[in-house]
Amino acid sequence: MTTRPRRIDLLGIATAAGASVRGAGMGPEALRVAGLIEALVDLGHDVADFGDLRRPHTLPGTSPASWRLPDERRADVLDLAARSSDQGLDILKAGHFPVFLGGDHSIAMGTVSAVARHCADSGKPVFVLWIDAHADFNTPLTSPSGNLHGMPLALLCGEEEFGEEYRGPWLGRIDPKNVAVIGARSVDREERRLLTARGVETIDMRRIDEMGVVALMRGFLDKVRAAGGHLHVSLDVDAMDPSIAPGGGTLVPGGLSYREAHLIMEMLHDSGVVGSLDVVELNPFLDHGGKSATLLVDLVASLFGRQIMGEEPGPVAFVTEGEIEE
Ligand code: HAR
Ligand code: MN
Ligand code: MN
Ligand code: MN
Repeated sequence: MTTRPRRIDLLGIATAAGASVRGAGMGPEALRVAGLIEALVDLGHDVADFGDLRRPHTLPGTSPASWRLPDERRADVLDLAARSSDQGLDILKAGHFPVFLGGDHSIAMGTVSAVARHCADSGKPVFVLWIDAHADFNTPLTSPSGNLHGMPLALLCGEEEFGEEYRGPWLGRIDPKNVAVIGARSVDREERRLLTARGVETIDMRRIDEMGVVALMRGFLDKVRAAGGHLHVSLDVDAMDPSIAPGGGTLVPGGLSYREAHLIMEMLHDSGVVGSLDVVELNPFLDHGGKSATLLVDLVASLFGRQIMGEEPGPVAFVTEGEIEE
């Protein structure tokens, strides 16, 4: 299948406010250093880089004791979600493909809500593929850690235990029946109960071992295609096995292999239904010499049409600098 050249808009959300360890805020820059823009341009796409959204660090020092307090971290998460939601909406309205560079997974509150707001205008149903070792379906009551990167999917799917302080264009924007989590192998007990009750398709590693990613992905992609949906892909670095992707703060053994991960991306490319992407949880401070950043760049390239033998459009594109209007 040949690739349709796209106009791709990169937006970094440089934060670790939703995570338990610092470092994911450096993710966007590490993806650029690993050659993300060059890889996309090489495939024939036009790329604009809108730089990074971030919050100022108000606390001095670098010791773990200086890590922001829970209320401050929630304020950071919500502020960045509001800004990335608005900016993502602008990108989608322009007809461009947004690639959101995290940042920890809490950024999906903003990014997925941008997609939901955009699709609400046309009535197009939104589907989400959450590629992750975790399901990120905890609520403030079920979360064992209190970290917001373990909750964005529950919030987007409208779980009621999120109080007034979480109000925004993200709450309840996604139908849980339009969500598939793939690669899961660390799901908390209460979280598991919620996933089942809400009808979230959770493709765990055991099912992948038994059935393979092709059959499992095909079922979900057929559903998206039949509904004429927009598919948002949210790629968490810890979906992959730690042996190939050590650069994450919450690694779990038994993850996707190199080829399983690429095959998912290649199928997503061929499906033609993907309209937006998050690349999250990369922690360059924990990475091994850029190994995980490079893997993520290669996976994104597969999603945008890189092939082993098939036809690629080739480099014809240009890079522009995007402007953030505030
Ligand atoms: N389930 C655990 C919690 O909610 C761990 C979540 C870790 N989340 C991520 N994102 N790294 O997938 O605290
Ligand atoms: Mn345009
Ligand atoms: Mn995650
Ligand atoms: Mn994860």
